[in-house]
Amino acid sequence: MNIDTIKEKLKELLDVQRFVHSLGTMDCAMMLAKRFDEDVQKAMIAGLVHDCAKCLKKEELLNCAFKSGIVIDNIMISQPELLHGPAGCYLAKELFGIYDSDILNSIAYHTTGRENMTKLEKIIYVADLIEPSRKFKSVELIRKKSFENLDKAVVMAMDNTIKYVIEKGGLIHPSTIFARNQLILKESGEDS
Ligand code: DGI
Ligand code: FE
Ligand code: FE
Repeated sequence: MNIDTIKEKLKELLDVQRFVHSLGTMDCAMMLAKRFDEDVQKAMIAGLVHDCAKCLKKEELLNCAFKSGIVIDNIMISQPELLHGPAGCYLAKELFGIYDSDILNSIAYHTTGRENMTKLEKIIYVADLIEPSRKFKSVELIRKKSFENLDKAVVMAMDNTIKYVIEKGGLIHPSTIFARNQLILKESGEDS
């Protein structure tokens, strides 16, 4: 399926604000892919589709998440905002005919991140947070960092999300902690 056909279908699934966010994420993913020598087409598709399950009803969300093949743990079930990544991974296959595993994983893990993220997974994680309609306080800092150092930008994006979730009294998914620790250890290793 080409990008224009995906856009048309996606528009039916999302509200206007979420569709605009998806287009913004696609553009940022494209720019980051060019900057860090990733496949531009893959990055655009993953960025465009990453939130395709965002507007599903709770029941459907759970159903799709369970069918995704991604392990759905108790934390994800108790924090339903964590289910649209796995559910989106399932819909990407079913509705958009996407079978590239790197694209599918980038969609599945775009909310929590995980250990051993691929370059594409990092690009989608960051693009999601820096796209033009994002307005939170430290967004400019992360935008700037994202074109300098992708790993550092992922850590900054995770810091931002972790703080936000703590403010709201939510549970932090352990995958985010594992991913963040790994990236910070890697950075300090590179410095020494
Ligand atoms: O779908 P988006 O709004 O574009 O962004 P997202 O998929 O990165 O995050 C969706 C929501 O999930 C957002 O409100 C932040 C929240 N979130 C991210 N990580 C965690 C989390 N919520 C909980 N409870 N735990 C997390 O680890
Ligand atoms: Fe999302
Ligand atoms: Fe998003």
